[in-house]
Amino acid sequence: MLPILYSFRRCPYAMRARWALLEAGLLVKWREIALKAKPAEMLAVSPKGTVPVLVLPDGTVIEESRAVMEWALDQADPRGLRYAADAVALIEQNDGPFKHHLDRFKYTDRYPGTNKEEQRAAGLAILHSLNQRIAEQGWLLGERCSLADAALWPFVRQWRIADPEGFDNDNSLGALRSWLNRFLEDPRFERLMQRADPWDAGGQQHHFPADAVEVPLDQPLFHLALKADWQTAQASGSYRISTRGMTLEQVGFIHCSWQEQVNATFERFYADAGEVLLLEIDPSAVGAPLRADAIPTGELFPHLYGPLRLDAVRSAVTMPAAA
Ligand SMILES: N[C@@H](CCC(=O)N[C@@H](CS)C(=O)NCC(=O)O)C(=O)O
Repeated sequence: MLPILYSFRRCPYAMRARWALLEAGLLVKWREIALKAKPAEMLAVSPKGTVPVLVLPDGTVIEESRAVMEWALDQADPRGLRYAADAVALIEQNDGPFKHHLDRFKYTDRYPGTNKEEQRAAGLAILHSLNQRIAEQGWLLGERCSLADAALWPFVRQWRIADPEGFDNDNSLGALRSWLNRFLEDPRFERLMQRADPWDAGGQQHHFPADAVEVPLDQPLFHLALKADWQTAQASGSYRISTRGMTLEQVGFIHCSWQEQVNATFERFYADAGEVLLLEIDPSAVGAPLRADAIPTGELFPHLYGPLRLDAVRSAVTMPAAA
């Protein structure tokens, strides 16, 4: 049973929630809504009528975007987004004062008596403080992407949409612009912004992400590992290599194959790699989310969104003899 997500494509709160679902390797039943015609099924579980809303298989309703992010990252946080303890203050500044100024700058007509330039100045003051953090550290809270970065970028994107010329030509926002572009150019962005017609119970039922499927638990998975990496895993207790030369933390998941995909993967990436082992993995024992994601050709590959537990590996046999 998959959770149900009520979502709206352009809503920055729903975008941050979907980003966390992508990050954690989760698959949900996706119910895109129209804000002007919210489905009765959504209002029945969450009368406040805002998106995102996530309904878990046990009936638990999560109706705040931050709580959806936390829940998703509780399932898996393969890139370690929650390394920084001080994300909350930045998210509260964003959801409070920054969103206040953004709305009034963007939709001044809807707020009688509001001065657009004052709102711009107040919003820019916050953006400049974000810019300074990124210029100093690379990301908002350190050298890596954090929960705060993942929670804020959709709102900075909205500010840019409200004033593209101002945002793009402001010399004091250079670091923030390149930070925003990291998200917009990430392959996850396209998946995040997939389109669907508003949901109705009798119509087509989609998953989010729309290009992913569940991994069957009754078919073994395979992973090619350099012998040295496998030996390191024996010593440390878990295997954390995504693919040749890249770690789980760098990529966000561990690449796996189904049996019929192993030889092509070996030929393409590992044929000259020295001693390579073929790990056979029991998908029902991995203890972290699995999701089959499409590569650009459309072919689906199973991905493990967490470290590989050694006890989920049924065998490790030298390639190519194993093939
Ligand atoms: N605090 C909520 C805010 C969510 C929110 O305001 N979402 C907007 C869309 S961006 C919404 O659903 N508004 C209801 C409406 O416009 O009718 C959260 O973080 O999830």
